[in-house]
Amino acid sequence: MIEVHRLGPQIGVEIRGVDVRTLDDAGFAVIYRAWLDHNVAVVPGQDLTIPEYLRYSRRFGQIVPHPSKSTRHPEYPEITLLGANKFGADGQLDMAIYRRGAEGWHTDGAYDQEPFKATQLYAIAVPSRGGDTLFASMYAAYDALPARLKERLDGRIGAFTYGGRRNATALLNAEDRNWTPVHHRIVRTHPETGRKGLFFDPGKILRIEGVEPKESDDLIEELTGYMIQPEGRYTHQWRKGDIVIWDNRCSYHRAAGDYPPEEERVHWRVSIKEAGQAGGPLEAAGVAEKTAGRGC
Ligand SMILES: O=C(O)CCC(=O)C(=O)O
Ligand SMILES: [Fe+2]
Repeated sequence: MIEVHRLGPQIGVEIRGVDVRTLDDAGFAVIYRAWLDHNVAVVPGQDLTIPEYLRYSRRFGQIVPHPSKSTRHPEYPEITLLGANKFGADGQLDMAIYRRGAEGWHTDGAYDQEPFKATQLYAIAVPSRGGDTLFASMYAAYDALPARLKERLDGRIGAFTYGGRRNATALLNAEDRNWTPVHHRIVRTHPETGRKGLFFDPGKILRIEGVEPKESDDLIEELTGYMIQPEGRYTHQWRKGDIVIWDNRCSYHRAAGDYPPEEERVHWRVSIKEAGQAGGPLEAAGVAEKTAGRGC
């Protein structure tokens, strides 16, 4: 019996009573609908091999390898390993791995012309304390904007790149660090729910087009202040065996980045695009893998 439980006032939902290995289409439709309605969906208690996890993940769309080649699983490039190999040969903690996703609130893949539809994580090892993932709704952020800002942003386009204004590209191989900016509307209508959200990522945006640089910087700062609305938040405390999927078209997230570094915190991560949209002209030209910022 599938049970659907809300987790936060506006986002977050948990689906219980499911084994994703044997889930039929009707069961999957319940999960997919709950995910669209609540931005972040948790499916606890799973015990999966990598092929089983990939098979389930593909039901949401097309899985694409992440541009950070050094953190890909050696046998399954579509799997990004989070938290693995965080100590170098010299015993030093690699902060880019340990604090991946913790530098600030962001949405994954805004550096791509077609940003990731979803990101999904499966918890392999969970620390005894800390290590949460924090989520917030882009719909709530948009709704909170004053009318003056909504009008100013109407039709405005932002330029985004992997490392943003700080050029933070530590997880990329040296040859993959040259990014061509891509453009997205700052107010985006979700293609499946039809709702408007504030599509924004302070770590990946370079500028807002069509305004003076100073005005663009001021606007970026002002928008950053609206991203996280208290009612639009959900914080996930991980249990081993949890699968969590979030919708990058309508949510922001960040890792807490605060667990005891000597403990294990490992996830298998997949980046999911709309089916049929993983390629495009850039990939055909062999340069699409250069598009990604800040490890997300
Ligand atoms: O490890 C986490 O909690 C989230 C990391 C992250 O930002 C991501 O996987 O996109
Ligand atoms: Fe992320």
